Amino acid sequence: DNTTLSQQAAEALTYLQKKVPAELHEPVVGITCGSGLSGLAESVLPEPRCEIPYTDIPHFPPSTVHGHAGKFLFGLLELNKKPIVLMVGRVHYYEGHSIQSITIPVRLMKRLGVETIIVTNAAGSLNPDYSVGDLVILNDHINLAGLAGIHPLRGPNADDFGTRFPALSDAYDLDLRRRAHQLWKSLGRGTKSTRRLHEGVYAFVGGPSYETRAECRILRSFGADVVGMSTVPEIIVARHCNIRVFALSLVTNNAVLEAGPRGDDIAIQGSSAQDLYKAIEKGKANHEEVLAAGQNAAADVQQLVGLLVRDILST
Ligand code: CYT
Repeated sequence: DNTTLSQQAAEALTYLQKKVPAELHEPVVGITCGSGLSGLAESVLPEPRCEIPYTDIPHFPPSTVHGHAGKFLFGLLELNKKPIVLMVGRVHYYEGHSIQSITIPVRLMKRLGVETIIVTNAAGSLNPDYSVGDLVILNDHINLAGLAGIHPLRGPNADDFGTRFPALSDAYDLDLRRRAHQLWKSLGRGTKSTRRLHEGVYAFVGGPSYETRAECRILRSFGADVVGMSTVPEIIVARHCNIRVFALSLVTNNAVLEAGPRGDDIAIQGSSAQDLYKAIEKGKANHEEVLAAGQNAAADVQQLVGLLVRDILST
């Protein structure tokens, strides 16, 4: 594709403006639904709605992974009937698209008028204090692929979106994080369920294989609390064009960090070996488990995100 990112976003916008009814135009909040979290679509009134599959939008990479639907949903937030746009299913880097093309949806959201995005994902926990089903508000990230040059802003700078060298030290909006903590408290979740809300650092890995134990130990020692295969490229492109960001991870599995002494599994014998193998078996990540955790948490995530969006739209 020889066209610039700006041209691509413009053509995608023209297409959407033809398809989406006027009453749903100009959403100021965009939401990306992570694996198993498509239920966020229920925050939108059944009518009027407009769904556009990514495959119909010019310059969009098609979504392929099992469990990811792949469409834009335009609708009115049930809580206050204001227009929002959702990405139900996202496109991942591991599907084989370029890191630049998977973030075109964010550029399109900017052109639609989106000022704040809420990005959700399913992530593995590296923090021993987190349990499956817990929620983690991201306050920072480690862009492993990006540090090595696989970066969504690589290439000629799209000056009409933002500057060449954007700062990311304040990528995760402090005010939105505060509000989310307050809303969570007001929901009284601490007493009704064991699900907890944390704040932590997300490490972005390319995937599609889950991380090895040694890789998990590296990520943990780097200061990451959760690990996943999405979100960071979107957030970087959003910050480049000055979209405010709130990101939420659902812990779908505890990544396994265990190893024998100095990483030598075979050197340990007897009951410690048994314990090690049990821990490894128990912690083995799989896609079904990731989707199931999403389903169980969906109602809580929906409620928290719905309230946060209402808050944003009323201030
Ligand atoms: N889990 C997950 N790694 C994991 O362990 N959902 C993504 C990446």
